[in-house]
Amino acid sequence: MRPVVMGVVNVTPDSFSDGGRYADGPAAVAHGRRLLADGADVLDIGGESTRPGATRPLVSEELDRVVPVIEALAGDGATVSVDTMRAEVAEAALAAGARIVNDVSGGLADPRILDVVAASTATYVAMHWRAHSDRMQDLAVYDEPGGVVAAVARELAERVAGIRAAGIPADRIVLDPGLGFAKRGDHNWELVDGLDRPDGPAGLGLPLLVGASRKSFLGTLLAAPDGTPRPVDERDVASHALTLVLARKGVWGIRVHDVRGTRDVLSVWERTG
Ligand code: PMM
Repeated sequence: MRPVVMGVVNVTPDSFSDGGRYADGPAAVAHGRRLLADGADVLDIGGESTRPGATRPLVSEELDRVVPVIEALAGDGATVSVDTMRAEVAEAALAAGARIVNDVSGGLADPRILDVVAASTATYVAMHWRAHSDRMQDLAVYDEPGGVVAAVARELAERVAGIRAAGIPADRIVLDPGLGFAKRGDHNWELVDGLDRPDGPAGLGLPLLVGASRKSFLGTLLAAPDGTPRPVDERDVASHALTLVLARKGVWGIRVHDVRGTRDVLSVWERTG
């Protein structure tokens, strides 16, 4: 089975990956429709940038950004995910037609989000997270035995316990190792490599979603000889190569910007096994 392709629709003025291109509602809806035509299985709609150092929008701003876009795209029949850490936004998004809550904090930022999801039939994506973007890179320390791979799995296991205790059954939980979140460059590569280690995230036995698309560890990998990182909009080939690696590792889903290229890669993967 090929991985689910989740296409990113950032309704933010300050997202690192698409630089505010779809910050207004109609542009975001048009972008979402393009991603659907390109073959996205799910559209992930977010109104808060989580780039390192980002400051948080007001709840009202986040609601104003995402709710109309979700209504329009869910109204088209798309499977919509809301990328939020806030209970209030998750609740409004579910009422507007979202079927997945993608919480990059795994319930740590606003634990009431778990009650909102528990009271619905939505799928919950819990990402590995340690702190908000303004200070997450200070916490990118993984000194324990097993390194970042074992630490992420252990911290995700703690989240799963909390999520299940809140009443969300295991068959509605998807886990995400959180590439780029409280991780330095090498941590991301170690995580990709160790995803399917027995002591790694796959060892928890739940489906995995991975978001590697256009992230800065790829910019560093592809840096110019003078050290200048590869610009964000020139990282898609490397993102696609990672999609192939992740598909081989058996992930449930991948979160990407270039859906068309991703589907091309997966067509080749499916044809060759
Ligand atoms: N990355 C970003 C935002 N949301 N959600 C999940 N589940 N996993 C991720 O890796 C993830 C996410 C940041 O990337 P963006 O600015 O390209 O949206």
